[in-house]
Amino acid sequence: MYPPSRKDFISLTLSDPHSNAYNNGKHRRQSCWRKWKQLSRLQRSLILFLLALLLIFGLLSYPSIAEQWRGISDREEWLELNDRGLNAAPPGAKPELGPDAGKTPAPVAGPHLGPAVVPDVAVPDALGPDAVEELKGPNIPILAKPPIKKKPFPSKRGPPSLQKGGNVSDTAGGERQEQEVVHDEEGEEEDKEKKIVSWRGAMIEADQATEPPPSTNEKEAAAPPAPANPADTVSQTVSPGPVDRLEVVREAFRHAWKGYKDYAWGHDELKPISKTFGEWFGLGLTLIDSLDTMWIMGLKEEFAEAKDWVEKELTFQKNVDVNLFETTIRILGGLLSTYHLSGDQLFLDKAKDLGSRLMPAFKTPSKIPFSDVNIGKGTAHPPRWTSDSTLAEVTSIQLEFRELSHLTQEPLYQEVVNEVMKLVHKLPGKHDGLVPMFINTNSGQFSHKGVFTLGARADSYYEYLLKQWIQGGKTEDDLLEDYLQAIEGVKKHLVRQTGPGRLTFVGELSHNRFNAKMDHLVCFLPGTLALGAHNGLPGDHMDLAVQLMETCHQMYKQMETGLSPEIAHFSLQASDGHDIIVKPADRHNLLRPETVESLFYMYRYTKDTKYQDWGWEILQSFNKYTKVPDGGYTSINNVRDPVNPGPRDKMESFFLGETLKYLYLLFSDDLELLSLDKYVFNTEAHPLPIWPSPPK
Ligand code: DMJ
Repeated sequence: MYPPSRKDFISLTLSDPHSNAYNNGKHRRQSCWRKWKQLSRLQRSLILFLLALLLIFGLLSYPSIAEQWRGISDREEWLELNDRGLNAAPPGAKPELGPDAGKTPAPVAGPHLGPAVVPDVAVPDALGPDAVEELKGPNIPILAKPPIKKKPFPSKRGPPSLQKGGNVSDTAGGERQEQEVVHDEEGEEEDKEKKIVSWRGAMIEADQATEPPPSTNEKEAAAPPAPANPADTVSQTVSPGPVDRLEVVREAFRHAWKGYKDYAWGHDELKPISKTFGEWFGLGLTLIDSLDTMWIMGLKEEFAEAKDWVEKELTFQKNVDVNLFETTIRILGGLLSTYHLSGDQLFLDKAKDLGSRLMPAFKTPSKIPFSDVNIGKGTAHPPRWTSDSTLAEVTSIQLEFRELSHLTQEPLYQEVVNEVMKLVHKLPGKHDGLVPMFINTNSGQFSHKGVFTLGARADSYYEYLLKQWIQGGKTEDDLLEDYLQAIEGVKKHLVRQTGPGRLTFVGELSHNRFNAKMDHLVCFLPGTLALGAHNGLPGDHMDLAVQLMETCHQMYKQMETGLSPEIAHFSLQASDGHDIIVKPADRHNLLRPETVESLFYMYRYTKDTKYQDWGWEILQSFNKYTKVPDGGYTSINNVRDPVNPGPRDKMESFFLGETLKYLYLLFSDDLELLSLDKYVFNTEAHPLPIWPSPPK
């Protein structure tokens, strides 16, 4: 048999217009050409004339069709420009203070202290139940933008206060909520122009992250402000791919900054949903934590206005209790790194002032510092309920104090923190290099022995062992010894693989019982292991880093929002279908940096672009589920519920100080942009110089 012959000409099926008869499907087929030939000359000329007319008409009407299309894309662009326009308020223009202005700030324990268990707060439907069906989910592209009326969010509770007084903004929630409603109604007209998608009460700006945004002007404007070291800014010759991603992170930073500037200027943290601020120490925490990020991203205007605030408003002469660790890593670290990048003496002067005010914390019987210092009165004390300090807190302030000594030629700063490391080095109670989570400020001994974790309360002890060794030019052998021993302890006691998918994770040990639980905080470890391997430590550290990096990536990828929970549990049973289990109390995401931090190290050292891609996915998820339309990003309650992620109304300072900075560095292909051979990043992502090795 032969296959049916292929037709090499186009034929049209023409039915006889005069015949209504049903011919049993046998229509007469004629080729166009034959039909054409049957026409008279006049008929043919007429048809040709008509065709020509049609063509001319088509050509004439093209601009208006094009206009219609352009109209759509112009609107998109306008909306983006509108966003930028709002960002571009004149430098120094100081936004109105929120309702808590002038109140005495009360300190609260920081998020590093670990996963705060916060019950889910029901968020009322903004559009009613029908809206869910209509919108179906967060991935709906919003092209035509019906004016959606934005309803105010109720104020949410943040993490519970662990210190006296609680968070000022939490206790003033009711009053603030009423004021917000008024504020919102005033802004209603403006809101109509905004690009908002709302479902089940979650108001998220339509995803702009996938658009390639940079304009030539913006790129020019982004040129960094006369760097002290020109290598510490973005190379202008990066390939087109990464440039888009860099610009998207920059846009995310601007959006976060806009929220902070509009509603929380000069205060510690933005509460982006209630459009107000939270106070922790009353020291402009977010502003200072963000300084070097702005420098690195080349955000000149933003940097200038922030610097102006530091110059005119920032004072440490305040009767306020601050947490030694948090203040050191975020504020002291931020000021020191900004001094190094900008060369501006202002930041060093502020760092010196703060450093000297933190010193009373070290006046303890054991020389293990107290957790809290009153920087105005010069007094220090442990938390109310204990005389213990957290292990990570007393062993993760060294990079900053040591650097302060270097810069000021005042050895005392370095001496007090080195003393802590010496004491911990000699202390009994470790378990193959793993350390307990608490240390007593009176006795100088570990307390609550027998519990070992690389998560909350212990994490950065391990990180700073390695980083101090690198900072000091790899000469301090005790630090290296403690680090190597600790990693052996981790491998021996804490590393396991899941049953179903063989994911490697770091669990916890509690009185010899293994707990298959890992905080998101532990995701700093792949980066630290990679840093060590790059500095000559064993190659199997890098192997472990690669495996753990995969697990941290899966902690995002396997969640419905693409964002990691605060804590993951892992299944050791091969029969359970899932590798990762998330308990209801652990489903929140605080915009933490650890995974993107490690992705940055992994990409720098391997050049494997999959790490950039993983970071890109995370950034897009942040944009989809945590971006607040009027400015800022918010922590969320439930990473498993893309329909109602449950905004928690808090933007942590580390989102700007760390998360966005590491994403930016991850997407940059410029290895000289904060070279890891020249800088060591403190645990809040503030780069400090590696000291030159002493002559041998
Ligand atoms: C930051 O303050 C620091 O990275 C700290 O080491 C851990 N906690 C937060 C970020 O999660």
